[in-house]
Amino acid sequence: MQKPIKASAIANANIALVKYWGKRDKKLILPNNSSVSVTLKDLHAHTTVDFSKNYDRDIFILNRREFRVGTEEYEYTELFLSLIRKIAKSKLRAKVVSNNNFPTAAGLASSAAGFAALAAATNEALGLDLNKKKLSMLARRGSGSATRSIYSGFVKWRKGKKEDGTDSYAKQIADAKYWPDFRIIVCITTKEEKKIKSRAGMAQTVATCPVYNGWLRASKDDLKSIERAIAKKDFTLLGKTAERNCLKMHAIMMTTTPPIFYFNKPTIDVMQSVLEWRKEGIECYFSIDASPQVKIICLEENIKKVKEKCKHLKGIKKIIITKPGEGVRIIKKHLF
Ligand code: 2P0
Repeated sequence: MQKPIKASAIANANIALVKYWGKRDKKLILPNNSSVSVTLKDLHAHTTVDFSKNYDRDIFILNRREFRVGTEEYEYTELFLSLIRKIAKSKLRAKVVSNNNFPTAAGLASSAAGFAALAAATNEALGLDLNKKKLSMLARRGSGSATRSIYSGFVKWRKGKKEDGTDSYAKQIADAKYWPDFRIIVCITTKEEKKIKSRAGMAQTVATCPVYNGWLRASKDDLKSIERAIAKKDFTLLGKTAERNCLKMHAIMMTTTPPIFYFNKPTIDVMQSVLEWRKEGIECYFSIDASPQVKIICLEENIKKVKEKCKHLKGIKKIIITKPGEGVRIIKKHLF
């Protein structure tokens, strides 16, 4: 029996302040626009990978459920492992076990955390010695948003221009300690898996949305505003820009054929409430990804008030209060 080549990593989820929606290259996962995110402290994926002659095919277990050949989850993981094998000139098959400490596929960036952790774990297991820039490009091949989860704090994913994708990677803007009173309240409105996967949804938007070019133009301006807001720690500019960027993304989703609606009734309730709370003087903003969950962004000084307000909204099943968190890291604890 060959000695197993095993490694484990933890990577955190992230929430985009300027969002990624649409690809210029589907195979290489190259985006049409650059994006900026915050890596989240308390939402993570823990992944263990083991390459061994003992496996005659790849095995993928996520949250104690084994995915079979032919499922989307299995195929994406297998594709990623094949890419790694090519880089490492290895023929060994692998077993991958991953656990999220938050609802999977409910739109809380589980693929971002999962593929960032898998990239780091495979890099370690096969001794590839990739630096963080290369690791972010590798994670990108698993899932676009995973590119950003390699780094802590505030992160930019440059869209790049080259056809081979070698200039499309993440860069840290500021680390997790940079803005100590920055908070994100994750409001979970459903634990059900989302109906439309991001990958299919964004391809449909690019193919059919008549105002997609407007989104691309607007996202360039939003990117500048967000970068300025982070540099100056201008919370109002950051919140307004992130909220509007989120609404623009949902506008292009809704004007896709067939329309893509990720909101449920509580989503809309939370959005309208946040607007009301701002009128009452509580500065907070919302952001929503490809799911019905709402993230409320505020500063520590308003956390108690927002938390209290959230308690009175019936549609919120659970809240997680978090802040900017750490980048991907290798850990000794294996899951099997
Ligand atoms: C983002 N989302 O910037 C945007 C906002 C969802 C809405 O990145 O096809 O799972 O694997 O690259 O990364 C979700 O898309 O899609 C996403 P793929 P991914 O966070």
